[in-house]
Amino acid sequence: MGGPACGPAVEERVSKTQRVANPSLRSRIMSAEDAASLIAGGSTIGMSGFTGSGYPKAVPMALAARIEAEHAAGNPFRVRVWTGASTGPELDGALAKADGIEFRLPYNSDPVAREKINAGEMNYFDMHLSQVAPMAWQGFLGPLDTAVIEVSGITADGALIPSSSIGNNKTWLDQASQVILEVNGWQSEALNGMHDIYYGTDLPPHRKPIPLVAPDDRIGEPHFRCDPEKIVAIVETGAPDRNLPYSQPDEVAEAIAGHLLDFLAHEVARGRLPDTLLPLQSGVGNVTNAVLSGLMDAPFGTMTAFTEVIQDGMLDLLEAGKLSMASATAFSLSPEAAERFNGDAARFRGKLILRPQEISNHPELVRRLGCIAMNGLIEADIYGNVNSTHVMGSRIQNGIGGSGDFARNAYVSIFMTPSTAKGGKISAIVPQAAHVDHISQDVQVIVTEQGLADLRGLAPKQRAELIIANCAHPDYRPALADYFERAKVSSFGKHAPCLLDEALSWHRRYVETGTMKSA
Ligand code: 0RQ
Repeated sequence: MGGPACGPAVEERVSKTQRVANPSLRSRIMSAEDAASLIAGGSTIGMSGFTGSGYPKAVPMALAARIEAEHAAGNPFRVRVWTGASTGPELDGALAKADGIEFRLPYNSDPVAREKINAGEMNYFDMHLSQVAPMAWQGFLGPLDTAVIEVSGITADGALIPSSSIGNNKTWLDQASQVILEVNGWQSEALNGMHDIYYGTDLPPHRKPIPLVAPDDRIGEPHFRCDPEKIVAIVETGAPDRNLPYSQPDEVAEAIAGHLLDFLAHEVARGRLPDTLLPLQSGVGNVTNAVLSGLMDAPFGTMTAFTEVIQDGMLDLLEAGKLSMASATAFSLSPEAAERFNGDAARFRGKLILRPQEISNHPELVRRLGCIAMNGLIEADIYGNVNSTHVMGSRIQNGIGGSGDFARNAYVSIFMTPSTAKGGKISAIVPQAAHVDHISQDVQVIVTEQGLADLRGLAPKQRAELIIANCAHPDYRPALADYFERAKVSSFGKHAPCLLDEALSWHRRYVETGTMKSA
């Protein structure tokens, strides 16, 4: 969210005396600089934050300033950062700019951090979002020194009222040796009660079924538990979450949405989906927002969402009564929608549930509920293997995020993309994906503005015919068809034909000449 950190309307909501209601914890209120001084160089920090919401805003900036000062004095100082998913410029941006992050997990969309990662200067572990907390509990990630967590308040008895994202906060609070809290007065007080923190996860062999059978089931508690002895600092803040502005869907996004909505209607007509559909999961971005807008006028009954993030389009559907409720781990709202939500958050009470990301994305739950997964992609190959993360096979864009959690376990797994990127110089449909995040078994439907390929039940060569005919851009379709025909003749094996010398030649051509088109 751009603009000044807090305008007058925001200041009004910053109630510094009431947000920390526990008297003994009030004694730990201090400045962000003092709190940041409690973090040791080389330590591991678990931060809150998921898709630009609920991330700490003051302590990371103070830490970045401290790191810059240490570097100027010739002292090495870097930290390891774990989060929920992407955060904001005050966290990933500031720390990356200060060259302060030695290691980062699990999902990043910050441009400065992306450059550092792609320059080979920052280690990045891109992992399935549902697996972060379990892996931390399993001890696979090493010890956690400090948790820095934004909350929207602290109750009189010391429970923590979560903020606009849950992410991995429960796990960071439980596992960290020390806890620093940011209490953000910008966040709506009506968030209190919208969260459902499940404390029933155990490690194998003691793991039990998660008792959630419908998207609106509440199985946990509204607040985080936190040992008060571990809380070493509390910083009061009032800055807004910074999400990207919403852009109106363009023609391409609308065409993709149109094909997808026709497909869903067709599935309802065939009796393969109920007329209320099944719980929706949708990624973020222009295309998914167009799909959500399209659902506003679609002839479906009252829908639900069991997803990762709540975008503008979901709020609109909730307000219109097209969606009865949405379960997620975070908001991902434009500045306008965030202000709209904060202005009247109580209206959404009972319709929104925010959960830990290990629950919002849990494979067991996604499979049980039968989610309809709708995610973006970087490129797909003619057999339907999907690359969601690495441009030309090596430059990371963001990360796999929750796409794998949902794609593998969904009732129907749909991937959407414009058929070309970078002004037509790149085809999103290629002979062979240069990196694979989602194997063809996890990719059931591919949609571009050209059309839709329903790949369910098809063998590789049948999939290739459909993807080339329905999804490829006309500028690239003849070259793909030509490659496929020759591969069918000369390939070593004829199950998923491939010309080994040529399969990645489109990527090589782009890297060498700036376009995938041959001269
Ligand atoms: O780059 O910004 O420099 O122009 O990728 O592409 O077309 O704006 O699409 O915002 O929907 O993102 C896969 C990245 C798509 C996203 C991806 C370039 C393109 C542009 C963005 P520029 P678009 P979107 C729930 C689900 C993985 C995580 C996920 C993603 C930029 O959907 O991160 O699904 N998915 N999570 O130019 C080169 C290509 C390209 C390409 C796109 N073939 N070659 N560049 N781009 N295709 C949410 C979470 O998990 C948190």
